[in-house]
Amino acid sequence: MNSELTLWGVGTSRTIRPHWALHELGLAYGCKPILARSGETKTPEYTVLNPRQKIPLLQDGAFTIGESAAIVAYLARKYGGASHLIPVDDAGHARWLEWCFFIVTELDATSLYVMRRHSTGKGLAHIYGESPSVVAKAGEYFMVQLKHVELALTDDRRYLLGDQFTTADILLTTCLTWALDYRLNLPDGLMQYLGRTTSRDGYRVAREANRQQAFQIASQACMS
Ligand SMILES: N[C@@H](CCC(=O)N[C@@H](CS)C(=O)NCC(=O)O)C(=O)O
Repeated sequence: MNSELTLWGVGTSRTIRPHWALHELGLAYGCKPILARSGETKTPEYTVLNPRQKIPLLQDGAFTIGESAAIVAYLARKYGGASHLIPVDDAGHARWLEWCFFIVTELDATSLYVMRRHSTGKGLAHIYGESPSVVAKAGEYFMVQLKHVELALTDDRRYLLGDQFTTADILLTTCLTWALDYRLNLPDGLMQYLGRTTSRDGYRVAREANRQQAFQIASQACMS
């Protein structure tokens, strides 16, 4: 086991991303299975590590990094070898960056997270205010933005950048599964894409690792 790597956080569409990258790269790691909205991100111990009080967070020895998209990119670059999870040629790398920014800004922050903030039930309307019209508009915006992804996949490419599975696919897949949770209807091409990405061993193992229950028995070892 690489005792240098510790990942903080389980249970959300953002926390599964680094679990997935770690498993794709075959890296052993320790996990602190803290949850969002539980008070666990606000403890003094955690706040020293991450003053932003957010999960996920990765510790790699003395180095600490937050933001799920940055964590998976860091892991891929440091541990992925020549081209694993990130394209290395200039144009491919630029295209990869373009997709990563598109996904975390347009699909995640501007659409799905807005829906979460203003939804009741499992959403955060009790904090940010209930707004069915904002939720509906954000859902519509998501579907419009998603057409760009659908178009990119119409040439039968296996993954977003072509044959190579990259961290952009990790980001996109987690947004698509999140959208399904909100009962947004995804086009067939994207459902097929989702079938390919979620049938990867890395995803299946990460999904289990991202469940808090998975750590309840193992947590003594994990949290020590
Ligand atoms: N853009 C950040 C978002 C991180 C974020 O907002 N995490 C939420 C959970 S998904 C969180 O930690 N919220 C603070 C809390 O719930 O205590 C990322 O992708 O890592």
